[in-house]
Amino acid sequence: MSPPRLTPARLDLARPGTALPAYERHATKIGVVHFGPGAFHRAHQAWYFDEMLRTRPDFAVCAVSLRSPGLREALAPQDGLYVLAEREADSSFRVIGSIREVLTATQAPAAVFARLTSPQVWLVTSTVTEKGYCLTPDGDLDTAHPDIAHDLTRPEVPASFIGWLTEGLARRRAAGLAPLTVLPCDNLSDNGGRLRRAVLQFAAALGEADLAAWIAGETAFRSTMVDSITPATDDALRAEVARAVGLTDAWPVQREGFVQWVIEAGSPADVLAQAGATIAPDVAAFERAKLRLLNGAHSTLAYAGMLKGYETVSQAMADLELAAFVEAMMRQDIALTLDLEAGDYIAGILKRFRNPAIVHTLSQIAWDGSQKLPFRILETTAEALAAGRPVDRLAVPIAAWMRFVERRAREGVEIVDPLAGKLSGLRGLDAFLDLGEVFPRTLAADARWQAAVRTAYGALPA
Ligand code: CS2
Repeated sequence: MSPPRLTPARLDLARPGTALPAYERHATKIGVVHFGPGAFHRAHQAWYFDEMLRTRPDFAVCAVSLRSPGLREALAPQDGLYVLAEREADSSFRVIGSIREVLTATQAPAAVFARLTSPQVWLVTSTVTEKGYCLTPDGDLDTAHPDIAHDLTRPEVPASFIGWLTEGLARRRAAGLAPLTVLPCDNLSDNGGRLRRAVLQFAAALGEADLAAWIAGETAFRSTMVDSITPATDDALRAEVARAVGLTDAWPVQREGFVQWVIEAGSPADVLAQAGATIAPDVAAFERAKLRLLNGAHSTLAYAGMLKGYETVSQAMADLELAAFVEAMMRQDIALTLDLEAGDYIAGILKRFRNPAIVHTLSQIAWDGSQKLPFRILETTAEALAAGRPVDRLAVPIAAWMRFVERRAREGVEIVDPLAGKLSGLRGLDAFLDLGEVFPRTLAADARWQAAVRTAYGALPA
């Protein structure tokens, strides 16, 4: 029989050793609106906010899912409470209380706007993934994107994160409210700058030049680098939480012990330093190192590892040949594009990948390759080419992605990617190289890169 459901009234029943919210939850105020409350948000930013609530009441969160009602259905009966499992040699369990409200935007648009125009709300954060920014490869807002096209004709019922944020800011301005701070938490280089540009271009495309000028002048978009390995929730985690905490949680989350948030300085969010965030004048170097080394290596392990039949990161790392390849790529190719001594950082990442307590599936990382690879591998590749260095190793994850996509299409297995429709019809290397949505023209036309990808592709199993 499963134990009783996790609710505020039942926190007393939690087994000793479970960490509980260390503040009066009813005295907190919703000061944060978060878009995209997936596992990563709940394991990362919501944990930082939970820390902040010990001393500041205005860090409680309204979590907005754009479409999927799943999280609201899971957490509403728990009044937003859920368990975070930290996985190291010994697992530890903590009930997170920072999410006070979960909304599904399509079901409750008025409630989302009410939060966005609340005088108490001062911070907006996002984990909407790379594709949620709706950008062209050149970094402009993709006005042909179906959600953006929709939002430009009906801005009062937005579908995209960009549409929600812009309309929310427009209503704040109309109400004479204080501006917001916006902290994007997605794995894109210059995420603050990119988001700002997308919102300004959206306002301009609406014909709202005054709004664009107000947003440009008043709203603090700050880049952030986020890091913590967060495997998806499965039934094993639910069962373990029920056993260890003694309460049933419909949607617990898990992560490794390591957690890092680097936030560009100069906004009211600087106070997050109190919870352990790093506040830095320039986040670009942190973002670049993390995206290229950790995420670049992750995607390499995902595609090359799945072609070899592995299912998890730690399994792929136990393959000596693959682990040595990834390490060489990090040390001899990627590190050369960074302005820092990356030796210890690389060693730390490889150790995290080997964490036996973390079961991180390669298929989870393989999602959305067309969106991830440009930031993770292609920027590094372009810099290596410009510096006249070889790109043979850097071509391997790209060729492995192509082989992986082809294999999935052949076997009729779903490809999770916004370009899935197009990708599943591609046959052969040249068809992939023509993908303007993924490969910038100058790169695709570079004979050295083409030759390297061709060699790597030829060496990989079909
Ligand atoms: C992973 C990331 O799923 C993926 O693509 O590479 O989610 C990774 O685990 C995080 O960025 C770590 O901070």
